[in-house]
Amino acid sequence: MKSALKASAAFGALLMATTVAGGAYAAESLQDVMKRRGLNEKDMLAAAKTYTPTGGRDEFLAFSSGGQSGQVIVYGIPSMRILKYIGVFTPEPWQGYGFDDESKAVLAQGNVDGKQITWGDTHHPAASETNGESDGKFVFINDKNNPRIAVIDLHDFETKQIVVNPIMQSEHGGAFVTPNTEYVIEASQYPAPLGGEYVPLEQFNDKYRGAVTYWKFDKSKGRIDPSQSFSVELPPYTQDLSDAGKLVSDGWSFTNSLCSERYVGGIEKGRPPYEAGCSANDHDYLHVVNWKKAEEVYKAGKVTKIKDHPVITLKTAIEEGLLVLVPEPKSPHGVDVSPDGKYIIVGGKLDSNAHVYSFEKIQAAVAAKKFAGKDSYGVPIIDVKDAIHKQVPLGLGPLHTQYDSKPCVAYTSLYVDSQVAKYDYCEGKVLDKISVHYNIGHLMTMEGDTTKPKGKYLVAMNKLAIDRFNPVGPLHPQNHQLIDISGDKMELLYDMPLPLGEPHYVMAIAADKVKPAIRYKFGTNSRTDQQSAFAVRPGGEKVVKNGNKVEVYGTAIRSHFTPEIVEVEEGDEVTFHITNMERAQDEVHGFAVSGMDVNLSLEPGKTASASFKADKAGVYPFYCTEFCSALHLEMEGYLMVKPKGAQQMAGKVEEGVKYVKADFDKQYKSCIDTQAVIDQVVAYITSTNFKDFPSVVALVEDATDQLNFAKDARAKADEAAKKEDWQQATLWAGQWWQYQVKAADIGLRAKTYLEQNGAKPAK
Ligand code: RUQ
Ligand code: CUA
Repeated sequence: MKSALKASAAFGALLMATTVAGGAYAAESLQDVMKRRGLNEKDMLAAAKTYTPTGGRDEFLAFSSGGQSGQVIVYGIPSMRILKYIGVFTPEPWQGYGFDDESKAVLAQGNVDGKQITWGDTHHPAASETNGESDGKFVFINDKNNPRIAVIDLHDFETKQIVVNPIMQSEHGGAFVTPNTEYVIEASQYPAPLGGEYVPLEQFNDKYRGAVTYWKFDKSKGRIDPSQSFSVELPPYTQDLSDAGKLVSDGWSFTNSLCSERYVGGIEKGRPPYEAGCSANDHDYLHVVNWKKAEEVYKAGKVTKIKDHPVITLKTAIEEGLLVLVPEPKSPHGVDVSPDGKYIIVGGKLDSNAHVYSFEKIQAAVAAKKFAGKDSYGVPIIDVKDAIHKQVPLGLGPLHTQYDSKPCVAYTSLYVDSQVAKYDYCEGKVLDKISVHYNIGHLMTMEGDTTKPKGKYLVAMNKLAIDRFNPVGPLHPQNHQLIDISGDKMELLYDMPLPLGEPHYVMAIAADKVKPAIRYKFGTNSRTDQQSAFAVRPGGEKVVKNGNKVEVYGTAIRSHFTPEIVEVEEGDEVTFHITNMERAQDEVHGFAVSGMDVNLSLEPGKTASASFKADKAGVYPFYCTEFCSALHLEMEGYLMVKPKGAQQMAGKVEEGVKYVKADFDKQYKSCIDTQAVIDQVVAYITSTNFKDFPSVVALVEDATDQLNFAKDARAKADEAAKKEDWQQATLWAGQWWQYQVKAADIGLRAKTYLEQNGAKPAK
């Protein structure tokens, strides 16, 4: 018992020492701290609005694009604490993403024409919706550079699928979902010949095109179904952001554009640059697409196949009346549909107004075929005055718009002015402005692009941080500023540096809608959500050799892998399939092999595989890369790569320590004493209403697991002792004790929890 409790006694002593030492200083009062840190009352109020005490939870989960990192960043609001980076288009070793066979297969779906792409330029995350509201199930995100869309499942926050746009060369208007996640919208950016073949720039007007793709999402499978997806061809106007209509405008989608001049640059030939040629006209075009009609046209087969992908040509789109254009302010950027679906707000970077369009007016003009003319491709154009509801003068550089829970209230980012403008878009009245630091791009309110925005907070995503943080070299972090929008005046609460690429859009979901799992079903391939063919139960571990292929079917549990020593031959193709047998919350193991570019992240229940070629003879330690337990450093083994034709490992290992009966007896006694401690803890727990505490129930399950393993180890120790094999008997008794310590550790955690959370005697 002494040895079992040695460690906790030491912790106790340490704690005492700290308390005593702390006593030497007088405790500071709130006033003292304010004075010392130069904080005023406004700061204190802001702090109180964001500070989240230990164990506290956030009200909203924000999903941020990771910009050039090709990832998604998850953080909590209002605490602004980063919770996760989700590997999406870019390998991420901690999660094993791009380092295990399962996730390599997901990344490989994103190969472009067979070429492996190991990054992405993520811009716009979108939450899956049911009836126009966030449902907390899936997140979609685009890659602007290599036109792709990825699907993340919020069951485990892992990337499940990447689809490559078959006809675009770049994109920007993704990912935006329709109100029941029927489709994920992706619009192109820089025009190119659809399908990607070579056409000289001299034929830009004739042969270069834009497009908008409607990716069919299968909610029950949680995957995009490319075989049910289609595109609409668009003129080469450099399409930009998109949004889906909702409620009254459901069935329609909106995509703006920024170079309707169709300018072709060429500084090297003495031509003015793109920036001059693309900003010459006073307006660009908002593309209004009737996607429900487009879906019918696609289903009727009125499509052209480009690279096997069905495309509704411009000609067909015009004939079917499913595409119209509306002039919009110079060099627009964001297009955002209001929660009731009645208005569409566009910000023109080079115009100081927010343009509020009326869907009702647009629809009336379409129905009456009241057009001001056609563009050079024959697409009908609605006159601005037949579509506009209000122009609201906001300031310089309006970009993106988000909505409040209060009716008619919107927020638009002003890039040039470095401000957020709050206004009434029904009446066209500015209500408030707040300065941000600096040069805001997107902004976001809680569920602010759904039919039911939640108000409360706004996050300003600023492109430049300049002087806001401690300098860390010429590349600065990005600055996300949290703003309280619950009152009439906007109040700045918090600056959060984001140091992982330039996040563009972020969206937030009420945290209580997101219900991720704690563990996987035993032996799950998390990337397919199916049972892995390579999962084995404890006792079923094996090594299968087939020619020069060696497959290891192993398991991991605190604190060992089975098997521990694996012998292969130089040149063998080796695969480790490892299943984490843990059921306990947060008991993750890693698996890394020296020099093989392998790291697995094995969450409880997961099976993951690592394949590599053992091309050089040598000794390669492998180990667990997560500090999972007191004996984590001992969670190790060896991959022995023998030179070709070398003998099997011969003879017995020379023992480092030889054990005798006295060693066995001593170890045995420790085990019996430890069992007494465990019995006490168990007696306490079962005397309470522990079943009313789900996290304690989980701990009890885990402890029971450990005690069952302990029983097996004890049986082995007893058997060896009967044969008077004191070496084996002592070591197995030691293993028995290891399982007991784990069980005791978990039991004590449960006991503390019960004591601190007001457990009552069991009825
Ligand atoms: S972007 S700052 Cu959405 Cu790619 Cu506007
Ligand atoms: Cu398992 Cu460390």
